[in-house]
Amino acid sequence: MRYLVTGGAGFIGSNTVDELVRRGHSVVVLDDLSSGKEDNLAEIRNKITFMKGSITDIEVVRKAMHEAEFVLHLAARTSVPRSVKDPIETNRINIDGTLNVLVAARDAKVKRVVFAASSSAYGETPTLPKVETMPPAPISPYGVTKFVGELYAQTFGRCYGLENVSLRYFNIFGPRQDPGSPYSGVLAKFCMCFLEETQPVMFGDGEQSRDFTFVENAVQANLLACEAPNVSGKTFNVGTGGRFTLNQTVELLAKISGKKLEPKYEPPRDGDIRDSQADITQARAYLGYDPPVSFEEGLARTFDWYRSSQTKPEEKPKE
Ligand code: UD2
Repeated sequence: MRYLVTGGAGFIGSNTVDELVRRGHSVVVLDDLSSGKEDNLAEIRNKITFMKGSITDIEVVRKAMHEAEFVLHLAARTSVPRSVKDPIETNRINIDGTLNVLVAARDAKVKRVVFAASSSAYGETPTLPKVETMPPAPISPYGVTKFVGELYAQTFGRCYGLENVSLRYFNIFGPRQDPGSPYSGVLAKFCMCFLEETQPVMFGDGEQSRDFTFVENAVQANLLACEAPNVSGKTFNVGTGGRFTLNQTVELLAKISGKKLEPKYEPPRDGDIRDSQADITQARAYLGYDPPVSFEEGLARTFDWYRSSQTKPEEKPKE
């Protein structure tokens, strides 16, 4: 099968591309390298077609779409606080860019588009866990753009018969998540704090909770969403079904690393949700999704990955 992965040089994208290649599929990656890195594709670079370009340019998207059967649309401007700071840029990439991908997919007659949606669509609805039937109520520009992407995908199903599935990712973390930006995911940052022995900063009291989901689980969901029958037009939660507070993640990292660090508490961030936890019943039933990696195991593997990628090959101790 031939896949186009937008954002395929990024964190979730490159992990997905690895698995597609492992399964023998033909893969085109479209990525503007604004947050993705060609390095993420180093091991499989000669097995894929890489195109540097942005989803905001429809002609580039059309070219990348040539002969694609499935499109995994993962390219996005992530981060809630970045969207609060610059909503126009987040809108341009996440909404205009998604519309370009859908138009090009319609015209190229692809079999299905899988859209990377977000748990941020649920917003501050108090009920936990979040079920797909709850009315979305995003509280950040980022959450709005991700929800609009779902609506556009569904509308393309209705108006043009384009098959589509939206996956609401719940705080995906793991190897290759960039720890170095102010907008990086919290666990990438916390892992680096424990490696470098710097103080983790908590925005708020650290009692906010997330259904932190290891990236291998998201990769499994991505592939199933392309293949599963009778799911077009549906949205699925992709999480683990549990939740951990930030304070708990720091306790776990202390155990994993053998170091104790006192967090620094700062005021909460604008647009932040308090608690988030997925009900994954629908994804299990329709996609056969069964998250293979628990939070604790995923965190230990992630910490190991940052530790080993921090040590450059020439610095690595001799065996
Ligand atoms: C949102 C989505 C997530 C994904 C992501 C993409 C929710 C519930 N989740 O993640 O599914 O789409 O956006 O960017 O909307 N924090 C600290 N210290 C730090 C960094 C973060 O305390 O150094 C806090 C932050 O204030 C928040 C929590 O950690 O309460 C998680 O933040 P994040 O940026 O990792 O992810 P989040 O939940 O905004």
